[in-house]
Amino acid sequence: SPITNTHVFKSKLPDIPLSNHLPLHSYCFQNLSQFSNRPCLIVGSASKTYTYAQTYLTCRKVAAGFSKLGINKGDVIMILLQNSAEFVFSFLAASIIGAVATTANPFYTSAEISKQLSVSKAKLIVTQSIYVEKLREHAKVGEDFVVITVDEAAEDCLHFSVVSEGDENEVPEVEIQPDDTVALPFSSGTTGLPKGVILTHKSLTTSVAQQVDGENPNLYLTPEDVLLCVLPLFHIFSLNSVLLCALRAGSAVLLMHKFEIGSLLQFIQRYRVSVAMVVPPLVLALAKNPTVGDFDLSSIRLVLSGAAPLGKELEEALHSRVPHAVLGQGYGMTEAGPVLSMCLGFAKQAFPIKSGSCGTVVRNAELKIVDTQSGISLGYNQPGEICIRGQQIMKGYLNDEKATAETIDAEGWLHTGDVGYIDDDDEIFIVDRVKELIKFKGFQVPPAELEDLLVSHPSIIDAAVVPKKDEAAGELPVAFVVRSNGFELTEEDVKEFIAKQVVFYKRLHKVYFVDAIPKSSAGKILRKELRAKLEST
Ligand code: AYL
Repeated sequence: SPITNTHVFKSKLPDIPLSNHLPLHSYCFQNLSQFSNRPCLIVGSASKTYTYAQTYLTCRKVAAGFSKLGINKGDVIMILLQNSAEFVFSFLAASIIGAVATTANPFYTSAEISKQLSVSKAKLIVTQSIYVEKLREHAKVGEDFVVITVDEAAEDCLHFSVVSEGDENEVPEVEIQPDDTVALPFSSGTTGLPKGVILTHKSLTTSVAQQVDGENPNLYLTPEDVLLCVLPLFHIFSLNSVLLCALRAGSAVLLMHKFEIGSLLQFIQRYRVSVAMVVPPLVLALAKNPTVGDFDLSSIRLVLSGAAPLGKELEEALHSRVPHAVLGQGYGMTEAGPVLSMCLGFAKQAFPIKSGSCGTVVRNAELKIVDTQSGISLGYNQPGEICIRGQQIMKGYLNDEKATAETIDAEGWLHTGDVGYIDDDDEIFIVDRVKELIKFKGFQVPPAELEDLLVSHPSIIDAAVVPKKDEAAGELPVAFVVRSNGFELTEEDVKEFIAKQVVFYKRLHKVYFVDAIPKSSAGKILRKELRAKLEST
């Protein structure tokens, strides 16, 4: 095709040499000797701290322990945990033995976990004893897979001490290639059901380097920093931009297993948190909660919001609470490795930035904006679909060539389904989404998953799920439902039917009964039409 003049956007920072030939754990701990006695993991609730040396040692012990349980290179383990030191040990231990970690929300229902288990073929699960019952519903614990609990021992399960007391001298020698998989988060991407996203050692080391490496890192972190880790590590935002970036830079990670505003504020004050990675609903809490004024937040020098759009007003409201801090955004997508752009106000030599922007494309990467109809690349200030190319992007979806080919084109461009433009200062502004995805507080709600469940109901013949704008959550999933003739079915019935089968944030907030779902001639749901209908009601 006669493609001329592809407009490609780059970072304002120069490209850097990448150490992305290293396995992820070697890369993260490469500079360990410079900060081996500094705090690495702080477990807020237990007032317990692990130094870098202790963290690395425990990771190697757990690696030996996993290996002894028969986990070999290429095998998948599932981490089904809230933020905890054991999460970190398990993730890095998997990397050390060339295994793969698939992470999942422990609040998932039994059915949701079971789907991810069967697609990922996990052989071992690290979890908490209260979640083991959910695993029993669809499988034989101890036979279909090994289960390790990090708290109390449970029937047919092993206790975490079995692996954490492994012999670090017995870590098997494995050869890890940059192109080997290390993480397998699940994401629905631009369409359809959740899929396993293959992130390799190279993807993640590249992504971390794009953020924290170089003479003038885009996200400047030091061993004196304390990073807030309250966002769940099972999601790629926290895993990558908090944990892995902190480890590389030698910063401390303050682990909180759940969000609760009171303890959050206490911990920020007590541990002098300097860097806070947040999502818009957390910004809302920090900006608006009246108790915030009772705490000393002066240690915070940087607030990074990501995973969902952050309103200008909200950003300004937070600014009045932490006037000395730089506030900015990161923009990512699991499939993109995940970071596409990052605020340049976070750089060591910071650039001036504008509120509302999602930052500038990361270094060592190319970004383009394409017209959603013609696919032609656009220049400055013209909105179109954001595409990214670079060594950080996913290798593809697990066992799904079709979805992979629909997302990464023949030239290596990953199509995000997000619509945005680049302004004259190279800052990215996201204005819309052309994909199905709904985002509830930064969590993914894949419409196709809810639609499949809805049409499995005997009294429903067709359904469509779309986002409805909401101040607190960003977006809420709502459904349009076509009832079979003559069936009684109330809104409550439908909501309950879904609520029983999904994690809390995928619940339907409203159900509209309609005669038909609007579709294109090819049978695709006309989601835009439904969204417009919502805005007019
Ligand atoms: P996923 N502003 C608006 N929308 C955003 C933003 C943002 N700053 N960040 C992410 N999104 C939306 O896979 C966007 O639609 O990854 C994108 O395609 O759960 C979708 O969320 C991807 O959702 C960072 C900062 C990682 C962000 C991330 C995002 C991980 C969310 C590392 O440093």
